[in-house]
Amino acid sequence: MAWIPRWTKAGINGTNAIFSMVSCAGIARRTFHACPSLRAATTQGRTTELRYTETHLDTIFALSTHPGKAGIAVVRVSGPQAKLVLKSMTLAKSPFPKPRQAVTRRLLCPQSNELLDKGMVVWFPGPRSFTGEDSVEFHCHGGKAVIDGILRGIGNTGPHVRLAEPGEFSRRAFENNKLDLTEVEGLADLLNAETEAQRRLALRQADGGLKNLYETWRTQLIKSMALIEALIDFGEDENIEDDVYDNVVAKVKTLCRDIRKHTDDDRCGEILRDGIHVTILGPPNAGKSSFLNIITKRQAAIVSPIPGTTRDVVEVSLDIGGYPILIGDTAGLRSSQDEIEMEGVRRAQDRIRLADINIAILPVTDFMSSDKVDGGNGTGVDPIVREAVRKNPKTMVLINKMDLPGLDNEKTMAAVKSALWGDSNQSLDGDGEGEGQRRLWAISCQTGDGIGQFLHDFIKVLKDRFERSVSSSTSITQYRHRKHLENCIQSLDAFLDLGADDIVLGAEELRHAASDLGRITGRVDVEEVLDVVFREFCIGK
Ligand SMILES: Nc1nc2c(ncn2[C@@H]2O[C@H](COP(=O)(O)OP(=O)(O)O)[C@@H](O)[C@H]2O)c(=O)[nH]1
Ligand SMILES: [Mg+2]
Repeated sequence: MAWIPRWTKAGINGTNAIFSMVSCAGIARRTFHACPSLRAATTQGRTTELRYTETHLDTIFALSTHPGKAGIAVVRVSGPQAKLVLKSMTLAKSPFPKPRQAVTRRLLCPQSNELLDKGMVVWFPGPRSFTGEDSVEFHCHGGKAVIDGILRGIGNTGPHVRLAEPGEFSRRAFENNKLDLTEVEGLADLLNAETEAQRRLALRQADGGLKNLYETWRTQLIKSMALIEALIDFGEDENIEDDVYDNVVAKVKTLCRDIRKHTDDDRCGEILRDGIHVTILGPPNAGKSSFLNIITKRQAAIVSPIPGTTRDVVEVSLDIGGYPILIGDTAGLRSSQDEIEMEGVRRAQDRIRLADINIAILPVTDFMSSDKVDGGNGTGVDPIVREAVRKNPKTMVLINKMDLPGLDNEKTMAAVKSALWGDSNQSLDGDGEGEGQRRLWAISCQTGDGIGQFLHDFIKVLKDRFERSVSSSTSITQYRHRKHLENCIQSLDAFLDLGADDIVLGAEELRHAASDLGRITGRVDVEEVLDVVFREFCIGK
């Protein structure tokens, strides 16, 4: 299955744009297209930026399914008028539906009473709804005219009933404490997930995995802050025990260690969310483009016997074993006088440097002439290529064109090892040394031999590296989370460095740390420390 990288879809990847990315963002935007006349009426003077100037007195509605012809479409309504909308859109004499039970109804135009469609309605009284407000879902037939009629009908039910802005349903869910920011992000990722690994990762986050962890840490921190605030205010009071400060220090040290451990994850969650960047490298004419075509099962790159055909990076998105892969074919690495080719080589080197995984394709012909094989010094391998392979010891090396006649496989592979890695005799074949992971394969892009084995091993490499993140409920999936966690650690370190003499400054550092944790989930009200102070110390009793 082809996997489309998220930036081609959303065009938004920044941290501030979170609400533009959430579930309803695209949907609401598309709604405008599905109903042009409503667009004119309701979006005049507005931009698609986030502007929530209206109060929640407004009842909002939008098409929640993809626009276009479909068996069924769902239009969602949320806000104080939701009940009225439901009543206006259905026969007056029909009984009002029971909460959360789908019932069939004739859907009518509120003005003319004309029948628009026969469909289902579901009534979700707040707070037990997605947004926390009274909500209704209309399940109608997914034709353009039906959807337009229903949207127009809903829009005409009252002055405070309007089309939702991008992300507004999720925004309301957040503001009504139904979701925290990490859950909103998880939901957005779930809607964008194109591969199994991305789905699993997003689902856990949408389910509150990160929220629970960060809220637990923040609660611990707020308790420590409360104790420190109490020490500052009532240090002389006999009710404050002597070891309060030491206990806080011990707790902060533990928390610091836990957060460090949590961030020490090789960015696996973020890589999975954005796609695993794989780069194909090697000399010209090695079969790099042939390899890309064989694994993408299409002619993604031009294959030709003329060296230097591929000059720019050709990138294809793929689902391999459920993992999202962005694989890039690059220009052949060699020294050249051709300026355009050298620019291609520079781009290839940049891509190799930034890749999460590198795959080197080397033609067996580079190791074939007797002096090269017997000499074993890799004279057939261009130094630029050898450097690229050696620089990253995890590079997976594929020796291509093994279909050529007259090859002694064993001898050839021994020569390859010697030429690439000299006598260091690294673990290349999963023989138990080092990481025990195979790094050398013999393939032929012409016959397909060895490709299946390589893909099998490649999926194993992906599993070894990423499975922990996919199955963990607490993987960091965004740079935003990491930044706040790093800031939090910095503040906790600063608190520990300040010591007992600078307790007032120390308290400030704890406040910063809690605030950074709160920013990840969107709960930044550190004033709640006061509640804890009052509750735990019964001041003024
Ligand atoms: N005999 C043989 N030729 C191959 C194989 N793979 C690629 N070639 C040929 O090698 C030439 C260069 O292939 P290409 O994929 O364009 O190499 P690139 O420059 O590394 O991208 C073409 O003529 C291919 O047909 C292979 O496994 N065996
Ligand atoms: Mg090529």
